[in-house]
Amino acid sequence: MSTDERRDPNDVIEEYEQRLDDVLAEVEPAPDDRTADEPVVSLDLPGLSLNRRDFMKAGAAAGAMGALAGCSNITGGGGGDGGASGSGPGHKVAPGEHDEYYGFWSGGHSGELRVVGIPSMRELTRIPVFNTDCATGYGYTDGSKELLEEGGDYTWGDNHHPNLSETDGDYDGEFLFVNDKANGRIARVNLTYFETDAITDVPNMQAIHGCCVLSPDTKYVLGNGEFRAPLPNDGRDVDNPDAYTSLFVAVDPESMETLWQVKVDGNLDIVDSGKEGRWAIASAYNSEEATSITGMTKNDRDDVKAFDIPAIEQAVENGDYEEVNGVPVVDGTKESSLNQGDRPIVKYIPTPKSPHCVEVGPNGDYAFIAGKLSPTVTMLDINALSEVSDPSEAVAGRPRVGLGPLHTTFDGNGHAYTSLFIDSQVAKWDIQAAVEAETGSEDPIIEKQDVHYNPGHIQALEAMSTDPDGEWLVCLNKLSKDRFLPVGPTMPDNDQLIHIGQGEKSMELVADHPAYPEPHDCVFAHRDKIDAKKVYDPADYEETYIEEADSGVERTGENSVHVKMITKRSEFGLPDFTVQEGDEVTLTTTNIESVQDIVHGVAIPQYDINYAVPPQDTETVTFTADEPGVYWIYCTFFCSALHLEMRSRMLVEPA
Ligand code: CUK
Ligand code: CUA
Repeated sequence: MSTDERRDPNDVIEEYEQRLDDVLAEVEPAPDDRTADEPVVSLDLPGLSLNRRDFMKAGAAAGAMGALAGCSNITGGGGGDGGASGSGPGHKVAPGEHDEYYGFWSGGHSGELRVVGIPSMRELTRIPVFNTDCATGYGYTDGSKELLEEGGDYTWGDNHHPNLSETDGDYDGEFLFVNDKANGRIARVNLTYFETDAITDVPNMQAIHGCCVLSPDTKYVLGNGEFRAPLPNDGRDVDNPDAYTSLFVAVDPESMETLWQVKVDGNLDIVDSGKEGRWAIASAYNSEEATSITGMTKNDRDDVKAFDIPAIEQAVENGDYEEVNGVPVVDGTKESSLNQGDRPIVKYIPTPKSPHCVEVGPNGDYAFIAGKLSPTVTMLDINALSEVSDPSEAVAGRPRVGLGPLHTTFDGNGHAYTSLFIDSQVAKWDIQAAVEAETGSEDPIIEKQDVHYNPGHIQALEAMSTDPDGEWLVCLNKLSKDRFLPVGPTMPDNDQLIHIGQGEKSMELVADHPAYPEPHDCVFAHRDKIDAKKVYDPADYEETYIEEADSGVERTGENSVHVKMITKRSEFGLPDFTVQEGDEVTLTTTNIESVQDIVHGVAIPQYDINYAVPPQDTETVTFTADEPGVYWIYCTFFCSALHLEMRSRMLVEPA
C-alpha cells in the first residue's frame, strides 16, 4: 500500500466500533431470531438495564480488546501500592522457606507449563509440553521427539486449561491434563517427574479449547471443539459452513485414547464437570454458526450445553453413532433423535450473550457462566437439570456483576469472584444472595477490586476441588501496560496476587507478577498433595540403564554405532570416542548420580545436540556423523567445581 494511504489507527478503531455498534443495534431483545420449532424461552431480565453502550463496549472488546481496554479504571487497587510487590498481607516467603502451594500455569502459545510457588509467586520450573526446549533437550532426544511426533508432529501448541487429576473430588497429585487449542490435542503431565508423558492428537478436531476432568474420579478428560469444520474434514463442504460441526470429546486418562465424540450445534468454548460424574457443562458462542465476527455476535443468546455423560455412554453402547476416523461420533445436535426423548444426551440452555466461562462451584450445586458480552453471570442449578423439562428453568440466579465478565472462582466460604475484562476489576459476590436476588440485581456484589489490566482467568486456592482453601487468588491480566519497566512494544502479562482472607470485604492486591505470553489459566494444589520424586527410577522408563562398566562404542552395522556412556561429576564415561564419517550414531547416556539436582548436560555443538540427563535418568539421541573432524562434547549444567573440565571428544574419521 502506498504511504499516503496509511490511515490513522484511531480512525480504523473508531470505524470498527461504529460497525459493531450498528450490528448490535439490530439485535432484537425478543427471541425472534430463533426458528419456530425451537423452544421459545422468554429471557426476562428485570432490573437488567443493559444499555447499548454496554453492548458496544463489550462488542468492541471482543474483537479489539487493546483499543478500549480498561483505560478508565487505572485508579490504584485497594490496598495495592501500585508498585511491584505490595504492602498487604505477607506473601513473601523467607529465603530457604518453601511455598505452601504449587501453582500450575498454562503457557498459552509458548506451549509450555510453568510451575509457580504460592504465595511467593516465585517461578519454580517450566515444563515443556507442546514446544521444544533447548534447556532440557525436550524435542531433541529420541524419546521426546517420538512423543511429539506421535502426538501430531507440530512444533507448537497453545495450552489454556491445566487440570489436576482427582480422586473423590480432590486433587490426587498424579497427573495434570492440558489442552492444545491450536492443534486439537490433549497432553498429560506426570506430576511425580514434572514431565510430559503423553500427547493425544484427537481425530476430527481442529481446536480443543475447553478442557476438564470428569469429577470426582477423573473417569475422562473432556475437551471442547471450538472451531466448526466439516466432518470428516477431507475436502468436502469446504465452502458450505452450514455443514460444519463442532465436537465434544472424551479421552481415556490412562491410555489417552479418544473414546467418543458428540457433535453439537454452534461452537463450544469452555467446559467444566459437575461434581457427581453425570453432567459436563459447556459454554458456547456462535449459535449463529457464522464465520465472521459480525455474524457470530448477532444473537442475543447462545446455547450453553449440558452433556449428560451416562446418556452419551448409553448411546455409544447401543451403537447409536457414526464412526469417523475410528472414533464413535454421537449426534447431539438439537434435531438429533437422541435429543427428543425424556433423557436427551445434550440439553441446550439459552444464555446471554456469547457466554465465556463455565466454572462449577465447590459443592457442585451451580455452574457459573460468565456473560462476556452480557454484564451478568448465569447460575445454572445442576441438580435441577435432570428434573426440569425446559432447561432454562434450571437457571437459579443471574446477578449483574459488571462489564466483560470472563471467569469465576471460589473461596469455599460462599463467595464467588468474577473477573471483569472491560472494567478491569474483580467482583466479589455472595452466591446465596444471588440466588435470592432478582435477575440483573447488583445487590449480591460485596466489593470490587481494581486489577491491572483486563483480566481473563482468575483462580483461588484449590478452587476447582470440592474443598477450596480460600486465602489467596491470582488474577491473570492480559495487559500490564504501565506496571513494569518498558521492554519495547510487547509488554508482559500481569498475574496479580490478591489476598482474599476470610472476612467479607477483604480483597487486597499484594503483588504484581510479570508473565511471558501468554498464560490463560492456572490451578493450585497444596504441597502435601504433590509427591515429586528426587531421582528417576529406571523402572519408570524404557531406556536401558547404562552401568559405569558399559561405557564404550559398539558397531551395530556397517554404517551405525551405538555409543554408551555414563555421566558423573565431573566426567563423561568416555574421554573420547571414534566413529566413521557417515555413521548413524546412537548415543545413550545415563546419569549415575543419585543426588537430586545433580544434572549433567550433553552438548555436541556442531551437531545441534544438547540435552539434560537428570540423576538416574537415561536419554538417547540419534544423529548422522556426516562431517569429519574433532567435536568437543561439554556438560551444559554447572555441576561441580570441575564442571568446565567435564568434556569429551567425538572423533569423526574421514571415510
Ligand atoms: S480462555 Cu483465555 S481468558 Cu482459553 Cu479459558 Cu478465558
Ligand atoms: Cu556435569 Cu557440568
